[in-house]
Amino acid sequence: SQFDKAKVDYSLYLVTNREMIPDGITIFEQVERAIMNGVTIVQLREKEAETKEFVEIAKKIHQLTMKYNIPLIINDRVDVALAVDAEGVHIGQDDMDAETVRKLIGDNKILGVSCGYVEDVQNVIKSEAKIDYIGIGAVFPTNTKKLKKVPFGTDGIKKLLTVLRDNGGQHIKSVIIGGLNKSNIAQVLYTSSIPGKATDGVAVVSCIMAQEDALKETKATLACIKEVGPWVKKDQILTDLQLSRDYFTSSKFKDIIYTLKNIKPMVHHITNNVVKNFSANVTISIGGSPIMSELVQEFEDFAQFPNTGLLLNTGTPTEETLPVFLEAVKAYNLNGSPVVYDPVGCGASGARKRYMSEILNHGYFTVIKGNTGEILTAAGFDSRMKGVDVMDSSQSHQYLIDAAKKLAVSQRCVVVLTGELDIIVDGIVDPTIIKIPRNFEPVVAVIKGGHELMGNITGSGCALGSVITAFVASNSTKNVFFSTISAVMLFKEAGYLAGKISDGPGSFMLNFLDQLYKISHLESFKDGNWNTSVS
Ligand code: 3NM
Ligand code: MG
Repeated sequence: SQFDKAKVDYSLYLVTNREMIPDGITIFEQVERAIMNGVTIVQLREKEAETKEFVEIAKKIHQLTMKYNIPLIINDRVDVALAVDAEGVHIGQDDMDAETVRKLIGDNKILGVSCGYVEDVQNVIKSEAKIDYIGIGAVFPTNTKKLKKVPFGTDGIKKLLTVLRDNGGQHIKSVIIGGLNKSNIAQVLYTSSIPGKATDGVAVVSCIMAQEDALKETKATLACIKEVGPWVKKDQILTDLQLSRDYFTSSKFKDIIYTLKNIKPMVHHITNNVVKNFSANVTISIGGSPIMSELVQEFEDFAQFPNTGLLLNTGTPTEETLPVFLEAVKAYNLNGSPVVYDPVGCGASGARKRYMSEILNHGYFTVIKGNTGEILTAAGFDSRMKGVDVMDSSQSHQYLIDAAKKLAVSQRCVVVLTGELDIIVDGIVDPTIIKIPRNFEPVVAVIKGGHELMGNITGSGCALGSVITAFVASNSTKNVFFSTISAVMLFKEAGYLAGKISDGPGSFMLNFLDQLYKISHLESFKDGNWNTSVS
C-alpha cells in the first residue's frame, strides 16, 4: 500500500481487543465505527488467535483501514504484517528484536516499540532499527492487560519524554497507553508534555472496543484529545494588570465582586477537621456558598453544577481518605470544573509525601496553594531549607520563586506560595499550544501586605483556599491567574485592616470575617498597605 510515513497521524490510536466487544457486534463493525468517528491509526492485537485466523482477520481489517486511508499496525507478528502488507508492526520488549523486524519489513514500514523504562527508551534511540514511534505505558492501571510494571502516571510520561528530548530522540514519535479514557485524557495530555516535547497521540483499547456505542465514545474520546480541556479558558493577556491598592477601586475588581455575588459560586470543601467551620464562614462572608462533602456518590452531581469548584485540603488524612480525594478530583476533572489543591503538611512525613505524589499524579489541578514548606516539597526542592536562615533575603526569595515556577510549569497550573511574601505563578499555558517552548517563562506576581496576626489563628491559610476556589469557580475574569491574584489581594487586605483594630487572635478572627465581608461588599477601600510587584 501507498502511504507517507512522515505524515502518519498518531492522535487517536486504537488497539483492538476482540474479547471485550459487546455481544452482537463484530470486530469489523466496531473498528469501522471507530475509524469513521475519529480513530487515526489502528493496531490489530490478537493474543489468542491461531495464525490462520489472525491473517484472515488482518486482511479484512486492512481492507477497512485502506478504505479510510489510515495505517494498520500488526501487534508482534511480523509474518502476519507481511502477509497482508500492513503499514507497520508494533513490538513489546519481549518480542522479536527491533533490528530483525526492521530488516524483515523494510524501511518504508512503521515500526513501534513499547517502552516502560528509561533504558527502553535509551535503547530505542541507540537502535539501528530506525524505530518510528514508542508506546509509553502503562500510564494508569488497566483491566485490559496484565501489567508487568507499575503504572507511572503523568510523571512517568514526562520522564520518558525527557529521555527522548535530551538524547537525540526528538524525531521519534510517541503515544501513551494504559487506563486512558474520557475522564483523564485531556488532563494527562495537558500536564504530561515537557517543554520542547509532547506526546503525539493516545492509544486506547477498552474505552472504544468495549463500548456498546463505539461511534459516540470515539467521538467523545477524540474531543478530549483535540480540545485539550474546557477547564482552562483561553486567557486574555495581562498587560493591564495593576497590582496596587488602586486595584480595589478599579472597575475590574468591582466586576469580579459583582459577578461573585450574583453567581454565588459553590465551594465544595473536602478539608481538614480543624478548619471546617472557619472556612465555611470565610466562604459565606465573601459571597460564596460552602458545602462540605466527602460522600463519593454525590461528587458527580456537584461537579456538574455551574460555577462550582472543589477545594481539596489534605490536612487530616486517614487511611480511608485517599480514594475519596482521587474520586473527587476525577469527578471535577471529568466535568472541567476547577480544583484547588492545598497539600497541607505534605513534607511532614514520608506517608504524606507519597500521598501528595499520588494525588498530583492522578489529576489536573487548577491551582495548587501551600506555604513555603509545602510548595518546596511539592516542587522537589529542599524543604528543610528554612531559606532565610542560610541565605540572604533576596537569595531565599529567588529560591522560593524558582520552586513555585517549577511546580507551576510542571503541573500547568497556578501556584500560590504563601509566606511573608505571597508568590503567585501562572504555569497555565494557552491550551492550544501543546508543544510548549523550552524557554517557557511563567509570569510571577509577588504580593506583600497582610498582618502578623494572620499567622496566629489556625486555618487562615486554609481559608485562603476557600476564597481562591470561590473566585476561580465564579470565573468572572476568565483567567485563573488573575482570579487567584484577586483572591489573595482581597485576603491580605482584609487581614491588614482587621489586624489594625484587633487586640489579639480572638478579636482578629472576628474582625477578619467582618473585613472580608466589607471589602467583598465594596464598603471599605479607605486604608491599606498595598505594595506589590509583578515580574
Ligand atoms: N499495553 P486500556 S497497557 C495493550 O503498558 C496495552 O504497554 C500497555 O488498555 C502497556 O486502554 C495496554 O483498555 C492496555 O486501558 C491498555
Ligand atoms: Mg507483544
